[in-house]
Amino acid sequence: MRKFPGNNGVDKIKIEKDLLLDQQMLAAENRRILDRFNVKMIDIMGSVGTGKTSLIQQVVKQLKSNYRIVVINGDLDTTIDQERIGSCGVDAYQINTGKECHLDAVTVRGMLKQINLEQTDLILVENVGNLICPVDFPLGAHRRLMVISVTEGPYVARKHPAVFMEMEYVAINKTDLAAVMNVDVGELIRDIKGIRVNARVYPISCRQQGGLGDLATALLEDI
Ligand SMILES: Nc1nc2c(ncn2[C@@H]2O[C@H](COP(=O)(O)OP(=O)(O)O)[C@@H](O)[C@H]2O)c(=O)[nH]1
Ligand SMILES: [Mg+2]
Repeated sequence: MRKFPGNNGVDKIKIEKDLLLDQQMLAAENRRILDRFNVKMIDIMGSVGTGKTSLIQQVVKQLKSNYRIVVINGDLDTTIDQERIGSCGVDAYQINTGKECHLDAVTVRGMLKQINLEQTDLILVENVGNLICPVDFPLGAHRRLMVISVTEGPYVARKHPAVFMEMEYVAINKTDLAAVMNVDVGELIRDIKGIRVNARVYPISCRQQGGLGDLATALLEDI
């Protein structure tokens, strides 16, 4: 739990605790709905431009012959990502949050009502591009994946330990650019595992289609 500066820090901690509890209860309700229809959901998070949409496109290509996939695209504005996913031949639903920096369980519940869950095996959710905020807002997903990329530089994990503590699955994208960015992917992996020892970290390149099979398999294992 984060602490806030100021005299009423204790009250603020309590309010934040209550809000997080509310979110967890709402997320649990989403999970019950998904489980009733035997639908699996994966929440894909990460900063703007790390490659979330590109990763979903690649995963859809790999899995769509075996799974009936639906994608929910969260973004502040535009339907660009929905169109990109739609071009892969699966249904995509856009949520535009305006100024909100994350999706939440209630908004996703609204989408679940529109999706034909009886005809769906897997929902991939692209959360709003933001490294920090979405982590505190569970959606009821069976897996949460953080996508980072080497173009964010070598310190992203070390500078955000609270975020990576929460993440069981992390993809390091754009490994094709590691040399030019002067980023040591091995060191990034060590940083992430130094924060969370059981983190499952997958170096990938959506551009070169590298590492995506292992990641897709891991995400669907035992759910
Ligand atoms: N070089 C390289 N570029 C990538 C890779 N993955 C995505 N990109 C590019 O990064 C930019 C942002 O990707 P996008 O999927 O829109 O990121 P998002 O904002 O996280 O959804 C696009 O120009 C992609 O073509 C990769 O593995 N290597
Ligand atoms: Mg995107």
